[in-house]
Amino acid sequence: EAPGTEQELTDGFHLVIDALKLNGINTIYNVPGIPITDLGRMAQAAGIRVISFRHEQNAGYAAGIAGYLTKKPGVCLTVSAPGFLNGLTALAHATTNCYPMILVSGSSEREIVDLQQGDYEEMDQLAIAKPLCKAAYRVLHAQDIGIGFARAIRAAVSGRPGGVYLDLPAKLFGQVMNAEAGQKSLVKVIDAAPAQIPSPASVKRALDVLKSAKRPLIILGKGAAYAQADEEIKSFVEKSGVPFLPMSMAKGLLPDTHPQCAGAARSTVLKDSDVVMLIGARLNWLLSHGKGKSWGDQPKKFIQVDIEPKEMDSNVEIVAPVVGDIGSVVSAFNQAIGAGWTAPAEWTKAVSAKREENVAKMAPKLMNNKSPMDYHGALGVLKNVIKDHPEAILVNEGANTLDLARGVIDMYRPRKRLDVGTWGVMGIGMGQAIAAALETGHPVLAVEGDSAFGFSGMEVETICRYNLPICVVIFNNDGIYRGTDVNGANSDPATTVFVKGARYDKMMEAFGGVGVNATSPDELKRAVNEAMASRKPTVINAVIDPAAGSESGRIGNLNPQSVLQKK
Ligand code: OXT
Ligand code: ADP
Ligand code: MG
Repeated sequence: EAPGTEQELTDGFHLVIDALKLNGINTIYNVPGIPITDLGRMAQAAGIRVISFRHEQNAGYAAGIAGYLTKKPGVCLTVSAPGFLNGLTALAHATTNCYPMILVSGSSEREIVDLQQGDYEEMDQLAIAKPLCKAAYRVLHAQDIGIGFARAIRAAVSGRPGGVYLDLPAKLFGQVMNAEAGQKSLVKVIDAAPAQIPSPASVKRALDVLKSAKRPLIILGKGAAYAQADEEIKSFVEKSGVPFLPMSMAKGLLPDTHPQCAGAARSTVLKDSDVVMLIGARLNWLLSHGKGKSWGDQPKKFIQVDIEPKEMDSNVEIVAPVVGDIGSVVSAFNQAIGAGWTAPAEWTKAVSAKREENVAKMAPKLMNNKSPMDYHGALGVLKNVIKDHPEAILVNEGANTLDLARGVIDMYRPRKRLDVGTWGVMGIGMGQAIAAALETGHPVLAVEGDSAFGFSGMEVETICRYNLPICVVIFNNDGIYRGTDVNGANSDPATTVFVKGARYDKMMEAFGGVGVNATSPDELKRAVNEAMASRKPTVINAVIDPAAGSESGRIGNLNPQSVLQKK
């Protein structure tokens, strides 16, 4: 080339970074390595927050929950084959839970992979990802990076949100092109999740069915929390006077202490209601598929509000399906409901009475001051911590630790409870805690079974490295469900039991965080309050009676039973 005619060039690395920035994606959750190490470095240099984890699954869970909290796709970046597979569990989890997330993985030489000639980390990643996500794309040319990211972003957040896989072969990053043409090839996604307005007929039908009820119930799911239509939902619930039952992650959308909350009267409202309006909740296993013993034998009519038309009639007949986004639907409800109707007082009084009865029954257990602690004694303390810090985010996993914390700890604000979701998966803990702290700036209290914690425990180093305001309380009962099983056959420990008297708090000290061993509710209270005040990375080993738990917490009924040998 003649002097003076050199082109300004860009390359795949820079186009990826520019595409993310153009679309307001300013955080990447990743684990570095070939071929994406430099991408992470360059992204960091370009002002993107690049959070490096110790394992891709945790980075992936972080990205998924970031999507849930922000309505923007959370991005997880991994290396090829093994790193990709480690991230894939989280991608499938995001899809299952309707969280918008993009898994971006580097991949090996297409020509070698497709001929199966044994490349470094060879794997046909696109084919493997496809059945586990909403959409999967591969970009082969630098000039297509803009379109590739636009498609990924739109697929993740539009309609029912979910996971998207984006395959970026190593060769792509080094490809050069004219910088101006490169800039022009980028796409800023306009209106990525367009409002989906319900048909007026479906709105009228739903309200007619609701008003025909003697014993109506509204069930709020995590889709309702995700929609960020908090004021519209509150106003609809209050105008209608209908008792509401929050699913686990919808707790706090309206406060659990709200007079209409039926969380503490769950089995009563499921059994006795005659009309049930589902808002962003599926009739899956968590709601016994809308039928059977827990729903009683009275006839039931279901109204369902969901953005996904195929969700309707998935388990039982939906007499009033309302397809649309929750913000638009509930605002249409608010306009159409009028002032004349509220839920019958006889019903709302009966629900309140049941709820007060259950709350009163639980209250004395929460004062239990035993050492070692039982679940209620320890959770009574944590209930007050969240009451005093309603802005804090609660991350929760385990079996007994999960199920009992869900009932005991009241939530006061939307999207503050992040747990195991639709699959009941262990391992979300540290990834979700890290993303929650980073995305919101609020302190995080992670309440973890000792088994649950083990799935992501190495990320305490990540928490210390980024100095995040996360307090992890490990309910250490020496094992899965209980620490008391014995193996009658040989000297191996029983399958559900861990090293007894383990000190998880010492793990935190190894990385410069605060570790505390708490053997009584008083010690636990002091340690958690200290952590909330200092915002220092903290792990508290809460010593729980190994005999206190029950098999699988509240879902022991799902365990198949041997007819030959009863436990
Ligand atoms: O109305 P009734 O009378 O019925 O009473 C209800 C409410 O009205 C009442 N309530 C209240 N009373 C008073 N006051 C208040 N405030 C109040 N609030 C409610 O309480 C009852 C119960 O209410 P709830 O909870 O709302 O209702 P219920 O009936 O439980 O609801 C049903 C469900 C299904 C909706 C609910 O139970 C639910 O959401 N469950 C989710 C369960 C779940 O997902 N569990 C996790 C999976 S368990 C198992 O799979 C585990 N594994 C295997 C494994 C997994 N999961 N993942 C991977 C990757 N690998 C392996 C493992 C390894 S758990 C596990 C580890 C366990 O060990 P840990 O050490 O971690 O934990 P520990 O058990 O502590 O040792
Ligand atoms: P939960 O576990 O709390 O019961 P689910 O994950 O089963 O909740 O259900 C969430 C539902 O919310 C999904 O069916 C999903 O399609 C729906 N959803 C998610 N976002 C929206 C939205 N913005 N508008 C309408 N429905 C939504
Ligand atoms: Mg345990």
